[in-house]
Amino acid sequence: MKYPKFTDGCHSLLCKFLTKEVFEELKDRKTSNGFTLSKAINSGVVNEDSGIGVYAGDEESYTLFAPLFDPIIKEYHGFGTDDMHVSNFDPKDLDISNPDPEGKFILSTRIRVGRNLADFPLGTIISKTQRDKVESLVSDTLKSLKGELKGSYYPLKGMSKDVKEILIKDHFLFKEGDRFLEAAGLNRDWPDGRGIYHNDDKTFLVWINEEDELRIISMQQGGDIKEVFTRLSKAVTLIEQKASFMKTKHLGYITSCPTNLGTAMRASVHIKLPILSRKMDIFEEIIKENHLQIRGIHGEHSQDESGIFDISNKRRLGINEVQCAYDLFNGVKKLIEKESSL
Ligand code: ADP
Ligand code: IOM
Repeated sequence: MKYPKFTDGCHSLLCKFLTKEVFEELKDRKTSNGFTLSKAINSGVVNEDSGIGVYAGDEESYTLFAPLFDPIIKEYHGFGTDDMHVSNFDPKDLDISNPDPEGKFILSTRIRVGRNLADFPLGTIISKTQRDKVESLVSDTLKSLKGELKGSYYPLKGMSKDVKEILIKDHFLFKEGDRFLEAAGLNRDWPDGRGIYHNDDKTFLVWINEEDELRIISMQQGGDIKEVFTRLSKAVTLIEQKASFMKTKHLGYITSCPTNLGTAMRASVHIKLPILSRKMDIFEEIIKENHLQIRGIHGEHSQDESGIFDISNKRRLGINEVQCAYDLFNGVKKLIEKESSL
């Protein structure tokens, strides 16, 4: 394997931190599950427009390839090698009201966490047999949920094209053929082992075997962040009573992408900001100051549409779940104040 050549236009954290020295130090290492540097960096090498460009294959990847992962984690989350991650998913500590009570700006709110089972490698190198096993273990666990969380599991295999397209368009299901995930090894054996669980109202959903083995999601129309957080907290607590997730004291929940370590939480709103979106310098300053990130409304790497954006917390490690939700709440309040004043 040769040191990859990045063009001048590449701004990923991979090309920033994969120096020749780091490459030489890591190029022949292999985790006990067989994960290598070449697998870790392939997505960012193939896709120079990656934000990060690096994926892990298992918990050990984060220590074995630390000379590459640690600076990326520091830059993305502001989290150092001596820091410890502490969780707090208690909705009682989230003392907020709806930032948009009249529903003038926020279309919908969604909060998700990523999880991976402790006894399996991550999706980048999981075998087909292991992936199918994860699917059956998780879907069986979800069958025990009751009340508002009660729902059904819909495997991707055999799902009609029409149903799939509607679920994707309505923001409930992950998209197909993502080139970043493809190059990371995360789309192997598609669509086997993948699927979606949801309740009747589609306010509680679980994606199985996408970028992480589980993406546990709470979402609804409007801006009631606390209600969405409370539903998610309840669901995660119940699922965690039955499933053992990959987790360390230092990094919290282990995820395939380093941006999701720790809480693995992305709390987002779809929000209309037609005036601010024409003043990108002010918009971006508020985003930066409030530790937020902007995505388009069809998920990561998509564009905004008619002044509607996906705004979410950027930091996920070294702050707890309640703080992630506060990052979103405080930032969204500022954005709404600014949009109204312009
Ligand atoms: P993830 O949240 O897992 O990082 P994406 O950014 O790809 O993944 O988003 C997944 C899907 O969730 C996309 O269809 C996206 O439009 C949808 N989504 C994200 N935030 C919201 C929101 N606040 N309201 C409605 N849909 C959302
Ligand atoms: N989480 C992951 N999909 N993403 C950060 C990819 C990238 O742009 O590097």
